Amino acid sequence: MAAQTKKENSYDAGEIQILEGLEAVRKRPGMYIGTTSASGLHHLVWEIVDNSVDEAMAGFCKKIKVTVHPDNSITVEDNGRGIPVAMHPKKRIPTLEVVLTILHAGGKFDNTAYKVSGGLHGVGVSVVNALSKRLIAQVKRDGFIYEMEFARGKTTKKMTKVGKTKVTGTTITFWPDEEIFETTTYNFDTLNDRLQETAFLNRNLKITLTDERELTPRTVEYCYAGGIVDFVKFLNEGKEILPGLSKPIFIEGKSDSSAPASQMGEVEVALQWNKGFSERTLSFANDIFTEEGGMHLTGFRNALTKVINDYAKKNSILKAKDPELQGDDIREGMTAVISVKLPDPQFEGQTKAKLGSSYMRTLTNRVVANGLADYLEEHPNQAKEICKKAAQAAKGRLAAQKARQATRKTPLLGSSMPGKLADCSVKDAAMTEL
Ligand code: 0RA
Repeated sequence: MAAQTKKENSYDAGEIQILEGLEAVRKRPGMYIGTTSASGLHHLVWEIVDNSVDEAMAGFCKKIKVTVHPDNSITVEDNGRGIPVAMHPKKRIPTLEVVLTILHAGGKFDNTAYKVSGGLHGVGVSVVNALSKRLIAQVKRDGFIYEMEFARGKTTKKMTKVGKTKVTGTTITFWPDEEIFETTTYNFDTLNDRLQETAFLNRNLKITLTDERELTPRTVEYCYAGGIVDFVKFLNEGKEILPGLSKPIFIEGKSDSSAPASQMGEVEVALQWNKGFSERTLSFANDIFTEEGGMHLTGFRNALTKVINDYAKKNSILKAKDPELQGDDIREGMTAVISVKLPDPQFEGQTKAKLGSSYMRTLTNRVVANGLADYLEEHPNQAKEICKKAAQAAKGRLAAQKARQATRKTPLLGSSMPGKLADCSVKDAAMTEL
């Protein structure tokens, strides 16, 4: 009792935050989940799923099951280790209760190397609890099934043993609070797209989504043995693939063991060219889509441009007098997925969707440069196809450029025709010349 009084009287910031944590989340939800619109509502699901994915990344979880119930409550079930249930030595309540009721206590206490935590991610399961009118947590661990229940972040049912089990895992069911959210209706496609993407990014992780809101419940299941290779194949579905490249190029590598802990990282890249002209490159850091790119993307692009040029020159596909192939030429028709994992990702940019950790540029560059050079040496036919396509693109680019310059020198065209139309017709003419 004396110790408690002392605690309450202290002005330790950490303690105050702990005491007021979940109230703060309910007062200013936007600070934790970005928005209280549909996007924030879906963020609750990502928050729980991300925790399950962390278990998968650590090698303890093989399956995640997401269910949307008829009342728009959500169940996320995984077969990971289960949130610890032992008495928390400092808080004197079960760790499960600590994880669900104390802000920022959601993170693993063990040192899982890579966590899904960036931008608005990784705020913790307690945030979901704070913003749910009701939440039931069930943990299978140490031979028993434990359950406890909450309402708007407050414990309503203490943890109890409700049965026995031989397996482990965590099941969270929550009811988003309509006092908080503008809408509490989940969108199947939003959940579906993101969960499929998560399955692509975590090889062999089985993810199922069931929607019970329809007369006949709809279930989809994703599990990709090929990981991002399957992702690239999926993105190129229905497109004509460059000869010999039906199997995407796959490159992986990591920082060497002598690297300091702060500069650890893993890189995976899959790429494939189709006969089209547009580029599609998706980059991710710790499973977070980096819409604005960043260091990993820059490292990838620089390596790609250099290695293809070197190969083309060395094999006389590009003659000494020919100008270098530009990055854009090489990336015409390319579909690529870049996935990097790092312990403490730094995100920047307008939407915090740009990877700022600069050592990932160097690492990605090195891994891709080595891996791609090896691939080209071992696959000369494919290498030739890729170089030929890039050379064709370069030729088209130069012809269009030349034609544009010629147009500008024609005084009549210059002033009387709308610029856009002039450029467009000339470019078309240049392209048909090829
Ligand atoms: C804290 C510590 C450990 C695991 C988890 C939390 C955990 C959280 C969630 C949320 C959904 N599924 C989850 N699975 C695990 C580490 C457990 C240990 O050391 O045994």
